[in-house]
Amino acid sequence: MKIRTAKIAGGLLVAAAFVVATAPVFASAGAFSASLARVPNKAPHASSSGLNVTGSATLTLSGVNLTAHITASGLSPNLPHLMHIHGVIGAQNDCPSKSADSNGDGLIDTLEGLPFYGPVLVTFSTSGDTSPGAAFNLSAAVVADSSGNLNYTRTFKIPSDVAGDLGNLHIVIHGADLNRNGVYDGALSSLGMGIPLEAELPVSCGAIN
Ligand SMILES: [Cu+2]
Repeated sequence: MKIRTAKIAGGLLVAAAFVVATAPVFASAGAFSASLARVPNKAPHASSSGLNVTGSATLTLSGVNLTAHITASGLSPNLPHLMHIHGVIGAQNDCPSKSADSNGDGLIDTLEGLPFYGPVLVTFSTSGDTSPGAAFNLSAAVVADSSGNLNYTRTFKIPSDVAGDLGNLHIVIHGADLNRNGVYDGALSSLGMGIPLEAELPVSCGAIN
């Protein structure tokens, strides 16, 4: 995955070098996409829902203006799902494997995934703040429909360093109703944000290319 990303980035640099003499070149422009695959959480209950989430994203960048279109299915229905761009600018980032489950509880919570996908850089909120400061604001998160589908479109500005490294970053979708009682409840998240683990559990992840 990383090698492929590096090749693409190198290709863009070469392309930019050829056109720089004849036309103005935006530092960051173009179309990106991500295929979102399930995070390998182990269902704690036979009836656990929302752990088999797949989706796709298209990201269109014009300078620092990002238009994001994200769809996903298999989510816990009628619940808000936090979505972010994660990553460390300029570093390698990945989606978490089973080895990320450092406490061995079968679940790869947000904190356990950080060494793989990095911290939150952008929040895909439905309104208002899109910064990391809004990362765990459930009231502005997109809500899955009654069939567990999610459909999100929004255009907003992102930091220039994020725009410049977009092809090395990841999209992560969070939230699973593990005990299938229709609400996020139970044990609190290890993040210390006062929200349940169910609300922040990463369920789907994909590299932006
Ligand atoms: Cu996230």
